[in-house]
Amino acid sequence: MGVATLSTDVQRRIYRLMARMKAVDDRLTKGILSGEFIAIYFSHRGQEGVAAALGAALRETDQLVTTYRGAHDHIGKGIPLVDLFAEIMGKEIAPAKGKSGTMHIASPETGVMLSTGMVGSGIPVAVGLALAAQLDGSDRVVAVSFGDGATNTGAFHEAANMAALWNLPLVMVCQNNLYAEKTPTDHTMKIKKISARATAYDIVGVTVNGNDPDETYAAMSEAVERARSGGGPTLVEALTFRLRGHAIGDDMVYIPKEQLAEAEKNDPYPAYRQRLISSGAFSEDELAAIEAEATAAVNAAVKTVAAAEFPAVETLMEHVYANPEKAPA
Ligand SMILES: Cc1ncc(C[n+]2csc(CCOP(=O)(O)OP(=O)(O)O)c2C)c(N)n1
Ligand SMILES: [Mg+2]
Repeated sequence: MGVATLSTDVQRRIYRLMARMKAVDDRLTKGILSGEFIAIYFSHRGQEGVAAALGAALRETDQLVTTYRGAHDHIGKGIPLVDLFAEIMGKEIAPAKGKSGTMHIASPETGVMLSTGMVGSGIPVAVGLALAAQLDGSDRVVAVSFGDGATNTGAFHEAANMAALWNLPLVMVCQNNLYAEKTPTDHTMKIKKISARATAYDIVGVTVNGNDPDETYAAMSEAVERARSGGGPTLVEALTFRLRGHAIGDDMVYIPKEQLAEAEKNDPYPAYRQRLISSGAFSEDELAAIEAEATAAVNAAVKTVAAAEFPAVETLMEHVYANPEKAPA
């Protein structure tokens, strides 16, 4: 795709979201590495452009399904930061009472319907949500975000087939960060472009530079519009890179040094900032104010969450098993 020119309003929205995603990631990483929080966390650092473009292209009433590496997607969809931190830090003020951890975050009021740690398994659920939107006669669109590795699962293929057959209002977003845990994508598939998988289901498939938020936004908007107007699903492959390890604690020794150095040089966050400044439409002061606002929002959320209680021990089985009294001891 060519370089898209977006309105400054959309670019501002995208940068605000990216700043918030980066501030959340920085704070979680710092909190976990220092021992301040005890949590499992899968960093999205480097992939902010994809989630910000998706979030900016969706409406509040649209729905999202994502994965364990989903905090950036949640923020793009508008999850309150207190809900996000409270779930990750295991506090009872969270939507799932602090029992979801990082991997199963949901916030139905903001359209975050499901996050899942089972690779690929969110995609069929998103198909069900898109079918519900179609049966309701609503103009709601469902977006599902997943990794390159997830496209090797049967769940992806079954879901893509049904979504295509039923012409569902679904946007399938593959965040191709070139690795599935420690395995490079080209060790697990022969095709060069994951978007080629769309051909098997007769739906539109596109590959975009996910490190270019403007180009990605153009593709996401087109896919969202297609879904909303009855044109069916789209597979958008956004090429990006996971600048941190699979999870915190991963030393990344399996990533060639040159590849990592190149990716760090192309970090989409400072690159987008530079683009906005160079365009002349944004001043240094305006962007600094957006960053300060993001940091302040994160600090306020962490303060609230730190002061909140953990769920009481006797409630641990509640909302986990349908019949908590029959739960295994
Ligand atoms: C069904 C299933 N198989 C294996 C795993 C172990 N696992 C967790 S994350 C992961 C890698 C997935 O890679 P990708 O889909 O590219 O997403 P990324 O982590 O890069 O965002 C694997 C294999 C799992 N959680 N679920
Ligand atoms: Mg991956």
